[in-house]
Parts: sequence; C-alpha cells; structure tokens
Amino acid sequence: MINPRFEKEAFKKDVEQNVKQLFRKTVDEASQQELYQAVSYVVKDAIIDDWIATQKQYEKDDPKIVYYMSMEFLLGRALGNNLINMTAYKEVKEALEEMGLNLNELEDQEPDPALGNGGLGRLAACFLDSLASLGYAAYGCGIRYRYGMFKQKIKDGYQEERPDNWLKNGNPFELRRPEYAKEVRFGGNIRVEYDDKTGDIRFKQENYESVLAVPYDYPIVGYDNHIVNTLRIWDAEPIVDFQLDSFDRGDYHKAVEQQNLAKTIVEVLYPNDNHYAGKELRLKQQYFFVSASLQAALTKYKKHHDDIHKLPEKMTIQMNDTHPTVAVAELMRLLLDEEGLGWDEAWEITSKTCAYTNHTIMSEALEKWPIDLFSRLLPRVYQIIQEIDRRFVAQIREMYPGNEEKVAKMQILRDGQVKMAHLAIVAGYSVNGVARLHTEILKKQELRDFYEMMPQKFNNKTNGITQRRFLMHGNPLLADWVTDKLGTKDWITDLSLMSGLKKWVDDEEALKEFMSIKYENKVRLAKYIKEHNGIEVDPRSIFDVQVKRLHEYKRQLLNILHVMYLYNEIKEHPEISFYPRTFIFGAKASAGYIRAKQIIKLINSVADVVNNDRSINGKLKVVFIEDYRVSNAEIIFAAADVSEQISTASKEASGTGNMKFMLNGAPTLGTMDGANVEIVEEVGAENAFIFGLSSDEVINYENNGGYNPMDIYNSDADIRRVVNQLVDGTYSQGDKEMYRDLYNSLLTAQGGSKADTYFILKDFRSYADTQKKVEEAYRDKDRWAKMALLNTASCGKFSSDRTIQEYVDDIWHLDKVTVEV
Ligand code: 4GP
Repeated sequence: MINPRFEKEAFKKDVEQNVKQLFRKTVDEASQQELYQAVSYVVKDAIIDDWIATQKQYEKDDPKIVYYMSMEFLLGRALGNNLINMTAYKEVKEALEEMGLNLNELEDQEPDPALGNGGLGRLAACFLDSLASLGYAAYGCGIRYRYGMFKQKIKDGYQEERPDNWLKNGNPFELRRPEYAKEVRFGGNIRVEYDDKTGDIRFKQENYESVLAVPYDYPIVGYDNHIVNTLRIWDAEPIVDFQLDSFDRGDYHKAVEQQNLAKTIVEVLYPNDNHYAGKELRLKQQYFFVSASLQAALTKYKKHHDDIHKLPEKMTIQMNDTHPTVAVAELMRLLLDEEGLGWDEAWEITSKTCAYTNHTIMSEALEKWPIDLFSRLLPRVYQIIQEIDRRFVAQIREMYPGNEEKVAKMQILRDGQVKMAHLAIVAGYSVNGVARLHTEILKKQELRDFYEMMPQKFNNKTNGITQRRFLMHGNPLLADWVTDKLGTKDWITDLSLMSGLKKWVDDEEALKEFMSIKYENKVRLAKYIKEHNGIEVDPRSIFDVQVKRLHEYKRQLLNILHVMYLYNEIKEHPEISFYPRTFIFGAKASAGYIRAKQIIKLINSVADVVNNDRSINGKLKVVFIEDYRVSNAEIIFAAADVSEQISTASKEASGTGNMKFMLNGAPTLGTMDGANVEIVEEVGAENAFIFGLSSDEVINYENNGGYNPMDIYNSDADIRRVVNQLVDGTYSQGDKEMYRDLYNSLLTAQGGSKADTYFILKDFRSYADTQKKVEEAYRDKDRWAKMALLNTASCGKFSSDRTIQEYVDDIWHLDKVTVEV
C-alpha cells in the first residue's frame, strides 16, 4: 500500500507548501536546487514517521544491535534511493511530471555524499541498506566530514583535486541530535588515584584537550518494510563556546585551541584507498568517532539494562578494517574506568563484543601507529593496550615455549609501533576476509600465525551489493524486464530468484529485449559522455569499462597499454576487420600517489591521440570519465558490455564493482582474483573471460624474488613496441621524459620494489589474447546475448542481503524485527 503522503494530490500540495515555507517562492519561481530540497523534505517527513515507529518497535522488542563502525560510508544520493525503498518512486515521478518537473533532474541536484574512498566505504553503505531491508537493528557509526572525497577535474589530461563542499546547501535528510553529544578527550597525562578505604585504583586523565562530538542522524530506509535504521555520523564542536569577552589569557588560549581542534578534526576525509598515511589527525579522527559512538552505545544499553556483563547479548561491534580498531581498547577503558569493572570482567565482555573485517592484503594499508605519537595522544588507551599486549605475549610463550620469533611476529607493540590489526585480532571474537580466496590468503599467508593460534576466529564473508540501488535505481528498464520475466518482484529482496531468468536463455525474443535494454543504457551513457567529455561515442561499439580507484595493483596501466597495442595493430593492418570498441575509464587517484596520477595522464594522452586520428574511422575510442562516483557509476554499470577486473591475482581482496557489472549483464574480463573466482563459479567459465597468472603463481614468484620482465620485453616485439612508446614521445607530443617513470617501473627494479611489481608484462600476452576472444564472442550477437543474460541470471549470490544474513548467522546473531504501521 502506498504511503498516503505519496498520494499524488497530497504530495503535490506538500511540495508547494515546502517551496513556500523554505524559500518564500512559488513552484514556478523556485530553482531546481530549491525544488530538490522541497521534495526531499516531503520525503523526509514520510521517513520520519517510519523512523519513529522503528525506534518504538526496537524499544519494545529490545533486539540485539550491531554497531558497524567505519571511517567511510560511500552512500551515494539519497532521494531516489529512499523513494525506491519506500516503493514510491513511480508515483512521485508522475506527480512531479504533472507539476511540470522532472524527478531525474531534481535528483541531479543532490550532491553525492562522498564520505568514502572506494570499496570499503561503498560496502558499508550496501550493508546498511541490507540490514534495514532485512529487518535488523543496526547503527552505522562514522564521521560527518565537512568535505567529502575531493571532486576530480581533468585539466590537460591531469587530475586536479577540488574541495567537495557537499553540505553547502544543507542536507535535507540529516537530523542534528545535540542531546546525544559526548565529550572526547585527547592527550594530557594520567594520574593514578588510590582510594585508601576501598583500596580501589582510579585512572584520571588530566591536562587534556577535548571536543564535543555531536551526532547527526541519517535515515537508512529498508525496502518496503517501514524499517528505518540510523547512520550516526559525528560532527565536532568546541566544548566551551569561544567567548570574545574572555579576558583571562589561559581561558582564551584554551578556547582557541578547542575551537581549532573541533574544526580540524572532521574537516576532511583522507583520500587514501588501500593505503594508510600515518597522520596524527587521522588517529584523532579514529578515536574521536569510535569513542563517541561507544559512549553513546553504552548509554543506550544502560537505559534499558542494568547488568553490564550481559552487554554482548545486546550489542556487537563490527570494525570495518583497522581504522576503528582502537574500539577494543576504548571499550576496555570505558568498562574499567567508567563502569568500574575489573580487568577480567572487562576483557570477557570486550572479547565477545568486537569483531574485525580485513579488506586488503596490501601491506601499506595495515595501520601501524608510532608508539610515541599514540601514547601521547591517547595515554590511557595506550596503557590498556600495553596490558593487552603483556597478557597476549604471555599466552604466546605458553603456547609456543621458547619461540621468540612468534612473539616478534605477533606482538601488538613491537618495533616502536602499535599494530592495529594485531590488536583487533587478539581482542576480537571474529576475523573475516571478504571473498573466499582472500580469506584463504589471510589464513595461509598474511595472518598465518594468528590463524594457527586461534583458528576458530577466522571466517569468510564474501562481499555483496544491493540490487535496490544498482539495478532498480540505476537500471530501471532492466529491473522492469526482470520483474516481467520472473513474474514477481520478489527478487528485490531475494536475489537468488534471478536464476529463474535462465529459462529465457534460448528465447530469441527475450534475448532481443535484453540486448535492446542494454543498447538504451549505452545511448544514455553516450549522452552523458558527450555532455561531460565532449566525445562522441558509438553505442553500437563494445563498451569495455574499467571503473574503480586508481591503483597500480588494479592495473589500469595494463588496460591502456593494451589499447596502445590495438591502436598499433589497426594502424599497421587497416585491412583486418576490427570490431569498434570504446574503452571507458573512471578513477580517482589519491592526491599524493604520483604514479597513479601519471597513469591517469597517460590514459588521457592516449585518448587524445586515438580519438583524433581520423584514419582509424572511429574504430577505437578512449574515454576517461571525470569524477567517478556513485551517481555516475549507476549509469556506467547499466551500460557496460565488458567488465574489466584485471588486478594482479591475490591483490584484490574481493571487488564489488565486478558484482555490479554482472548484475547488469556484463561478462567479466578478469584474473582469478578476489570475488572473480566466485563469479566464474556461479556463471561458468564459458561465460567469462579469464586470463593471467593465478594467485598461487604470483605468490610463488613474490616469495622467490619476482620475475624478469626483460625476458618478455626482449622476446615479444609487440610488447616491446608498446613499452617503448612510453618514452618515444608518441603520446607526449615528443616529450620523452613524461612517462619515463612508468617505463622504468615496468623494466627495472627501483627503491625496494621489484621490476614490474604487478606482473603487467607477464600477463600482457594472455590479456591481449583474451581480449581477442571477447571481440569474437561479441561478433556473434546471439552468443553474446546469452552470455550477458546468464551473467544477470547468475548473480544471485552477490546480493549484500546474502552477505548480511551470513554475518548475522555466523557472527552477530541478531534478532529480526518487523514494524507494523
Ligand atoms: C577494498 C578492497 O580493495 C576491495 O577488493 C573490496 O571489495 C572492498 O574493500 C570491500 O571489502 N579495500 C579498501 C581499502 O577499500 O581501503 O582497503
């Protein structure tokens, strides 16, 4: 049943009313931005009813709650998604049309809340959607960064970063909750107090700096179930307002300091993906939101429960990567110092409450804080970690007597560092990887010693994505077709039903419909590209897409080198028939990641040369889509023919873009890495294009000193030619130095890293051969349509609903809640 607020006449009246109240305007006077706001506030009103109902139900049922702690939530836009989940999208679209307004244009007014870098942040957003849709009580806990992920501009082919002032026009969906504010303290010293009478010892933090953490609640709407969970993101404010009339010098300085701390702490999201930059401010951010979230969680628990020992029955904390793992020590601190528990009791509770997810084996992403910095900033928390470490070392020695090598490898405090992953594993009750292969590598390689000592903690949870955003919202044509063909909408909350599409795989008419939807989506993307890049692309060409963060291990360089190779082929053999192709890239590079930025420049340089060469008759086009983010991703996935998942095997923990492409009917061209392995398992090897070294082979080379790329360079003339073109000026208007570093990175060992660390030349031939197979397969329209359809039909496993249900069953043990309205 449709929510009465979305009945057309009522809805239109509310929009008019909001335009009037918010902007003192009539609908025809209001700007698109103002209209977007007016519409959003009507939607928010409807959400709030359900939000209140949900919270009432939770109070009544008292279900166990998961706190999903994450530095990043890459949400994407809210308006359209909320309407979808409230099953009101079509009605609202029509009502707006009757008012002469276009919902999609209004949606485009919403800034992407880009509070995340990439995979791990987007996964957190999918998880919140699934938790609400499945009816589980959950809080997302994070930071309300004033500036989200930078906006990317491409100027002369180079990436430039611009501030993302996403809150400039306010945020209609959030709610400030000052009544739940918490103080968070940094620095100072710890004074030990003895109580002579009781013999108790108390630890008092003195001379600290502090900020007030003020939460903003952001509704997470479940699909068609009236459940609204909360993403709680924290803003920082000074504890005492800066007072201009404060003439006491000490106070004045203190006030200014607090003001500055509050301002800087939530100012920006560090733009690092799969990489950590050991900045003091980053540690402050981590402790800030973790401490505030835990304090709030304990306050909430104590409101309804008086036995703190039973905490693990009512709440669990999932730590999204190492970033929030200071949580285990902070929870210990709160239990010891605030609740007055003894060590063993506090440990018992903490080690049943905290769980850790690892998202990468890239060693540069495993956080390790210098002890001097850490202990200065968080003196009490550090003391607690010392004690955790002391007890853990004793345990290692008991289990492996005389094996000091084990101690050295596993200790939390070692080499002058606090090793956050070790802390999380020791104190947590669960450690999971994000795809089967990744979890196996953790167990056998990266975290092997921990696995041997505590195998019961390790488990796999293969990632997933939400079909609500990435099919219903991003690809409405295909969503309707799926509903029609399955004869039910139930796939929206049970993606395994997609397998029912397999029965259409020999139906010519159905295949034609499927491919014509793909074509429509390609036309839509072509229009976007024309508007944003000024490049004409032919929707009949093969849309071969690689969109994701820019990272050497993801090997965008392999992709573009292959484009250079194809270009050489076409020029040299104009007689050979070549199926027209459009290579589409989208990627942000961390601001300080020089080589990644060179790769962006190279892609744009190749695009310049290739796209402007009339002699090749538009057979090859290269497009770099600026500012890749959730909102344009939705359009891109829907339009892709080929999904490029070409990371060096073993390096991509899972990938989730691969699943979004699959859902939208794009076969994977990839290595046996991350979740690609499971994708191939589901869809069948004949419906994917797999190439390259296996992860065992890569690891084997790595453990034995690498391989020699010069052998390949010397023996394969095509590869040699492409590599040489990096330094012969072909793509740099004669400048032979512009891409020298990329050239060197492929051929020579440098500063600690081996030549061609990511096996680009090693995998090149097999990649090029497999690309040929893609072309052949595409020429056979019938075969391609079947492959594409089978990808959509086989994606059932990759819903985040499945993933979340596994977390619930194996790790969190939450209770399902239903809300009746
Ligand atoms: C990413 C991984 O690179 C990606 O494979 C995975 O799908 C995703 O996490 C979610 O699990 N890692 C990061 C990171 O985003 O910063 O380490």
